[in-house]
Amino acid sequence: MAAFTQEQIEQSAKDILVEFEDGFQFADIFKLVPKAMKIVEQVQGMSSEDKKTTAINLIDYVLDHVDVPGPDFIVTPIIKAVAPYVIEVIIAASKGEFGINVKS
Ligand SMILES: [Ca+2]
Repeated sequence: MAAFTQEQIEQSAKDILVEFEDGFQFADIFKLVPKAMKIVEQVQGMSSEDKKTTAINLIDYVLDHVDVPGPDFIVTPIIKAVAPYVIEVIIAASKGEFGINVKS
């Protein structure tokens, strides 16, 4: 399966958007990114590049439909720019790159 179509993005985003109806705070990026990643992780046969693309498209769609702190036209692009780095950190952490849980 290739990356999600716009229709699939919109359908998946609906479930996430409910949780941010009261507005989106900066720290919510750390809730939104894992939610998007969990959704794409459940898709069978999608390449990891398509999963990343789909996760980012999903995150961008959600961010376009929530009220972020301050003027959205300024702040939303900033949060969008941060999202891919959060994805990379989560992927790195899931591969055990930080060794935080390693017992000595
Ligand atoms: Ca706002």
